[in-house]
Amino acid sequence: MDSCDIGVIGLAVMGQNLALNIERNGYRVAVYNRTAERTRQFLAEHGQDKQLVGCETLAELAANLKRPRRVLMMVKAGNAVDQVIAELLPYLEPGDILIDGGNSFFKDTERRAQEVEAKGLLYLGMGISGGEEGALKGPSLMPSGHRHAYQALEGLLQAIAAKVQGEPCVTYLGHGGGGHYVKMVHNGIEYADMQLIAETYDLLQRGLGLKAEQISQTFATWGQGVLNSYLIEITAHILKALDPLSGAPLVEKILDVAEQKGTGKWTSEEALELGVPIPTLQAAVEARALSAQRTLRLEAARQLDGELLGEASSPAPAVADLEQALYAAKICSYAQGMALLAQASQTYGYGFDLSEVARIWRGGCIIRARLLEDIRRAYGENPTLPNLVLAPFFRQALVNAQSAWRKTVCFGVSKGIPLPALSAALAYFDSLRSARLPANLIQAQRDYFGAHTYRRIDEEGVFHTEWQSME
Ligand code: 2AM
Repeated sequence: MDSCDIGVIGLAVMGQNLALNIERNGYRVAVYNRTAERTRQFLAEHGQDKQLVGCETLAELAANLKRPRRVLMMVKAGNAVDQVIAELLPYLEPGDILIDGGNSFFKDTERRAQEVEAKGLLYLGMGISGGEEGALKGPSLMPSGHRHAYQALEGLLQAIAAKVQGEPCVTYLGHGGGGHYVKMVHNGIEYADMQLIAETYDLLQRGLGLKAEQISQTFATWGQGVLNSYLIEITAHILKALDPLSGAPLVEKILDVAEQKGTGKWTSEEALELGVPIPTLQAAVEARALSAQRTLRLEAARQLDGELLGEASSPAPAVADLEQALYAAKICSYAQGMALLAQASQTYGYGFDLSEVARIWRGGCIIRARLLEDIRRAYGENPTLPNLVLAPFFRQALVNAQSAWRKTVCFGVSKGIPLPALSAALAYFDSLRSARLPANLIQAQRDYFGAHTYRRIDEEGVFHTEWQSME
């Protein structure tokens, strides 16, 4: 009894792999799953010679833990978390630490932290990225909540997290829901990264006529350069795989309907809520929604001549141009995610250190990429950087990539290849670099139909014009 360092509730794949990761690092782990059969199976498969203690009730779990208890919930986000907390609380005491490692919405985490802490317990919300493999071998961990709880867990979290140059991919991300907020934005960026890669694949395949194997090679080569990242690496692998049934590239047999679980949508909603422009991330969410309207697309392809336009009015970009375009758009998409975090940090008082956020995303997680080291350095050199595109390193990279990027987007437009994220990123970049936007006309229109007033460039004050009476 009371011999275990931590309890893990929820033994789906992520919970199982985290439990194994924690155990491998020298901790004794009590495990529990609502359906006890899963606990038994887990122990039968993995329990031999391991410091794992199976528990069939929450009372048993609580009894097996050292005081103060540390309990990691790995259950389905949503009501399940509230249910587990309610069922578990009677067995816990003040000072015990409860951690939610699921993909919870940050506002739920804020509420739960208050409820649990009102009872004298300590709460941590913790975003975890890295998929199944990351959970087992070393994920990126994004914890927030009670500082004492973080301090009590820091050693364990550092032990199980991914390491980059010896540094563990974990840092304290402020109170309440800060960690789940960072995870949410991580996923928004992940959506954008994936969409940008998919658009580039489309350009290489339909636009330049490359075969899957050649595209795989292209991505593999790019993976050695500025685009070095997990997502580029797996894309190269995916494009190489052959369908055992037909011998054709497997990717070409997959239905073109992208699904989503909601974290990308949350990021979009949050950005709208805070008024932070993240057009590339939004475009990625919407591109998935459009892909899901397959019946409509098939009908529209029939009625609107879905073939690519034959003669491109813009010259074809070189493969190297596409690499530059993808890199530039990726920089803009990370700039947008970071801008959202900066605003959230102010609005909610999370106190995010963006350099630290970039640091813990360098390993373990799905968006891990060489670029994050440059982002870490940029915010390290200037923590109040107004936007990532203004960091000298990225400013130069964007200037260098600019003409290849424009050429790429022009080519897609002229051939009729949709590039929602690549072009939204370019429009973001161009909007930022426009000293004067046509918003003056928007203001005039608002004043015309709604007397909303406007300000002038040459005089202080608020103005209204009776537009109808003007010649
Ligand atoms: P289960 O095996 O009993 O379904 C992912 O779904 C994980 O969350 C599973 O381990 C699942 O347990 C658990 N889970 C889902 N809803 C739950 C709930 N209301 N209470 C406890 N565990 C739950």
